[in-house]
Amino acid sequence: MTTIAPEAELHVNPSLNRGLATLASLQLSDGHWAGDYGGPLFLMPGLLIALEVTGRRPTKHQRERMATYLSNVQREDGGWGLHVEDRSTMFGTAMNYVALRLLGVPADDPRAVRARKWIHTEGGAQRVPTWGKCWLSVLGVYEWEGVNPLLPELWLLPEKVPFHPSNFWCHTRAVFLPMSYLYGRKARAEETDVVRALRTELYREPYDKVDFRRCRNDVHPLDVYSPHTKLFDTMNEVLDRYERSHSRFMRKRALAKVMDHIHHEDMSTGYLDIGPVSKALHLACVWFENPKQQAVERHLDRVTDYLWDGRDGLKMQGYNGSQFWDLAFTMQAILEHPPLAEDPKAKVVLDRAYDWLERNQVRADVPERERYYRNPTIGCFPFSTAEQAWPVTDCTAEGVKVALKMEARTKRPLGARRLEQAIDSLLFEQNDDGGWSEYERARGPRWLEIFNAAEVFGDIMLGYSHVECTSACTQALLAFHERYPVYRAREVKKAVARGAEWLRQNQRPDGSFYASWAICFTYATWFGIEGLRAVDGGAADDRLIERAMDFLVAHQREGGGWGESYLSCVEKRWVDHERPQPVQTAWALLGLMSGFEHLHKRLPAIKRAVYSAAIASGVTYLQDTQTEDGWPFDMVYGVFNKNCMINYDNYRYYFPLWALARAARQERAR
Ligand code: LAN
Repeated sequence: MTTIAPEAELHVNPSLNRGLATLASLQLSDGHWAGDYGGPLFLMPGLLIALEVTGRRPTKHQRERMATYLSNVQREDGGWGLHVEDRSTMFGTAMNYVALRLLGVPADDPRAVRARKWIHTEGGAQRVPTWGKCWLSVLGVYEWEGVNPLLPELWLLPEKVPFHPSNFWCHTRAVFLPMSYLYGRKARAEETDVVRALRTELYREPYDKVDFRRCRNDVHPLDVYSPHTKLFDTMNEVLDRYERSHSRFMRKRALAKVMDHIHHEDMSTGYLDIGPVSKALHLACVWFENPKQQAVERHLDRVTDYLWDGRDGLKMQGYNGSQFWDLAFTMQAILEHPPLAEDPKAKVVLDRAYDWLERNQVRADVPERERYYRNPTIGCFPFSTAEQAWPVTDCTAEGVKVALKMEARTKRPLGARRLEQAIDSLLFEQNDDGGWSEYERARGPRWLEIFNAAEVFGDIMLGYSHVECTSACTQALLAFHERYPVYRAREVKKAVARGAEWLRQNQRPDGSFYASWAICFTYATWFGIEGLRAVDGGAADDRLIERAMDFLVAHQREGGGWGESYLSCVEKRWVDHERPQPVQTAWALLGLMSGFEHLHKRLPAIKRAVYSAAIASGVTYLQDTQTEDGWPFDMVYGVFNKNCMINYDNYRYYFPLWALARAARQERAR
């Protein structure tokens, strides 16, 4: 039994107590927190099409809850967007119309009628982007000749050629892999009644009158985020010519190689796969390869890992969960303020969470990793679970930071070797430009982006460096170096210096940082400040930190909160949300308080007063908006590929708490 210092409880104010109680009540017995990771609206339709291929529909209850979800996120004009906050797009609408019908909703249901009207008014479902064309072809309600070539033969090119898919960003590679299999075989589901019906419902003209070949590049303008380049269209013409006279022998070899890679990914991730799109595509692929093979059942067994039944219905999530990510931040929120961490309830929460963390470090590389174009994974932390096993740089970094903080508090520290393995990976993954991508360092040249085939996303061909990842990795390397100063010391120091330099170079003229993975400038500016502060380059960095703080202060609302629309990510400029948001307020406050703590004594009195006032009113806003159930939220906070938003349900429990914990700690130090 540890005794609690009598003054400890005094410093844990009611807000912190309340926030901690909420977190404790939501923690699962194995130590992690679960949460809704929905938001994108193109995932469930893909899954439903894959299930239709296999002839295995969801249960009646699931179908009803999925239809409820689709009703809840349908827009007033009858369509659906790329994600829940988006305006209607052809991708969202055509795919979710198909989903609705596959769930058994009849064509004359008012929801279907409204959606069909939207599709027809906007020109018909042939105007979906390439990914949609691919899925609809698999179902047999669109024709493969209307899809730009997704040649499996690309996998047979020499790996040094930049077009070899192994050089693509891991998610693009992971989506292209099964798509190239389906395209290469022109795979098509069995023709059923609903398939026949959809062929007449999706288009303005009779199905056999649609000129699919001419639709290859017809994408509805509302869907286009990254327009095709001329060069890309020309390349497609060349590949199309190849396709029309391709060698059977090469096709067979290519398909065999692709299938081998699909099985490898399935086996090294417990059939979860790197993400939701590949998951659904792989299920279809293994069925087309051989409907009787065991892989089909193994895949079906792991479908529910991607499902979440929430207030708004049952949806497919963007990943098999955000378990590790939520856990690492929750722990840091509690550890921020020692009296909070010493609270007996907090200790139980931390112990359980640490247990989960310890069990979810990836402990091996994938088998024959080089053959399957994989980087080392041993020692890394995942975004979700160690079973899914795809390492993420900033998850590894947050994991290292937490593990170091827990060293003195646990009987089972990770120990030097396991931390060194994590550090090895971070060193391995640093990009040539000094920053870090989220999974793997960039493998191809920048011009590869010209060949982005998914019209709806931006920057998907390479592992670009990101502010969040670079800041987190830099912080983790430094924290490790302080504790273990001997291990690869020169390399660690060099990596840190290069990371900090990348952050300096990527601060925008207005002092802000642009985020890749959450909305938006409040989030990245917090990371930018933490990164620069950790490295401490003296007066020059002080000025950069101050500029970042000034940016944050300039965007504070009356009432103390901050609120930023998802359009900040899309348009790469600050766009106000209609209302201030507790989570974004927390990010801005964490950044401001971090900068303030760092600069404090060196600031002129007037600046000190400005920042103190901003922090104080932000803290008051958070205290005032707290409820018995965390903090209210009315928006999704995450993003990927510039244009698609994704929901982090648990952010509202730990980020505001973290900001309040930091405020309490700083208050106490004063
Ligand atoms: C994620 C989820 C987690 C996220 C963070 C760890 C928060 C971030 O800091 C780094 C990037 C990462 C790992 C990330 C990358 C892109 C993902 C995998 C996602 C947003 C979840 C879903 C998304 C994936 C690409 C969705 C599938 C769509 C495709 C375009 C393939």
